[in-house]
Amino acid sequence: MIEFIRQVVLPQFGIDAASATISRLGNGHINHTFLVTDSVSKIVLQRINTSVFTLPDVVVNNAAKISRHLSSKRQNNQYSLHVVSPVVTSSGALSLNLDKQGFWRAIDYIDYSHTIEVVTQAQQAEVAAYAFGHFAAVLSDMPSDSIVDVIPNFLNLPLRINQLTHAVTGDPHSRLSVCQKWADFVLSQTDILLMLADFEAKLPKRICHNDTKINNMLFDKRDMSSLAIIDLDTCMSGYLMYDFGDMVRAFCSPEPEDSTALNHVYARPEIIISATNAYVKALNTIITPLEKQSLWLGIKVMALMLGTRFLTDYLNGDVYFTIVHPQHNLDRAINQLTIYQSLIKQEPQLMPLFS
Ligand code: GN1
Ligand code: MG
Repeated sequence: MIEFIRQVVLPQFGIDAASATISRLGNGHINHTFLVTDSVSKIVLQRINTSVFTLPDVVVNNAAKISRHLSSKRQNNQYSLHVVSPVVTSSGALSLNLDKQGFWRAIDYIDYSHTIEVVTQAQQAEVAAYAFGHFAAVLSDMPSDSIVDVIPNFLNLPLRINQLTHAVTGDPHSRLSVCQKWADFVLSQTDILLMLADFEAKLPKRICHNDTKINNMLFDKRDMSSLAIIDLDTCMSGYLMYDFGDMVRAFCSPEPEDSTALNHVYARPEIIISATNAYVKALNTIITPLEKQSLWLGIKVMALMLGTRFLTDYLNGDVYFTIVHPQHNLDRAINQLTIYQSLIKQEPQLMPLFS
């Protein structure tokens, strides 16, 4: 793919292909991402996975709208983070559609950036949670219908559970016997659906990021302050509790998302407390009392939902998330469901934080 990028894609983005270096970037499960450096610039180049993002034009248009909004806020000193903006093609387009050879887009690379895969100190959780909260706060005056739903029902737990039920019933790759216990566990979690429906009926819809894991926040490698929020591809209308919940489920474990060291996979209360305080502080004037109350539910929902999605993909033969080995989605599912169980165990101590 690297040679194809050099010969066909880079010239379209005005990059000097002969002198450019191209390397893989990040750990995304969906798109292919590269860092491209030539003598004058550094950009992030992505081949969008069009099986997942079936309307890639919508993805790049949404992301451009979000970055324009953030940039104008930054100009008015209302947004303190850097903005990842689109890098257009030589003809001024937001993307390069080569049909079977890919849908390509480029974005700014931010210098001095550093990502982490696991939160090791409460201070990191605090910095990142404040940044994600600030991002949500600054988007709060953008009407939630001003961007298009790129993946309708993306964060719909009842739908995700139905998809699991379907995979369990069909068991198309005869993998159920390996994970029956976990599938039964997910399908027994019916109370949370009732609670969720009750909250959703009353909560305001806002533009959310929808993928607030720790590696979507760039730290400044010089002092580990926050630099930018990246990966605007799943920005859609949603509920604050989802962004908060996805963030906390990703920050709270001392192990990576696919770790099988289950003795060490749990929700660290001190990280949850730091992340919560920072997120609520950043949204201070915006978050409603009911939204604040919903945040605890959001953490549980997002851990359960991601565990369910990984398990469903395992049963379906790994058609959605990129995997590195055959058990990968199962390992990820068990990891997330273990975090969910740890959250439930600590509910009596942690839930009062959100009242
Ligand atoms: C996927 O590709 P990446 O890493 O940005 C997924 C998210 C999951 C995440 C789990 C479009 O995001 O929903 O939370 O993996 N994105 C999509 O690591 O499904
Ligand atoms: Mg993403």
